Amino acid sequence: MTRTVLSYGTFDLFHVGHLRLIERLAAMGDRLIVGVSTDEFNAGKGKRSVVSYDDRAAIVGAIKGVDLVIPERSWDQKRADIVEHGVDVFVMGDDWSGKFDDLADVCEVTYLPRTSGVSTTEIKDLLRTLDPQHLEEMQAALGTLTRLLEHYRDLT
Ligand code: C2G
Repeated sequence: MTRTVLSYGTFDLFHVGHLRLIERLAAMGDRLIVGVSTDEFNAGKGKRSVVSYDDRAAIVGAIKGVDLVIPERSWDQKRADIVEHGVDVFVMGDDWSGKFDDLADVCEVTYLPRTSGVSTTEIKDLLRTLDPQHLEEMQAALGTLTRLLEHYRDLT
């Protein structure tokens, strides 16, 4: 009896947190389906991904253990996907803990611990600090702070 696992995500700037989750998903069953958020759906989440849907889907689809990638176009397609694909267990990282328990009448629902220390947001912030213009701003601010400290030191 094939045990089918389903999960969803944006998977932008694919990183080891995404990989660790997908590896654990693959180990939970015989078939793994991953829904990747389309660019349009992301816009609805208030997220603009750096990497296009086609490329995000290609990366996820290339990972050992992922058997099928489907587009995630809306919040409420999960139930239909579960029924259509005969999903046995629906899994998300625990930042979503409890959010999808309503699906427990059609399949098991499980949340796995996130991988700490890495996220798409942190990667974007890190890249921003490498931006030359941002570096100039930081150096100017540092100069101002240094002058202020010297000024106050002269006063004491
Ligand atoms: N994740 C993780 N560890 C991280 C970052 C992400 O385990 N350091 C997990 C998340 O918990 C999620 C999956 O990787 O289960 C994909 O994360 P995102 O790409 O951030 O997806 P998200 O924006 O949460 O979209 O309908 C559900 C949404 O599509 C989920």
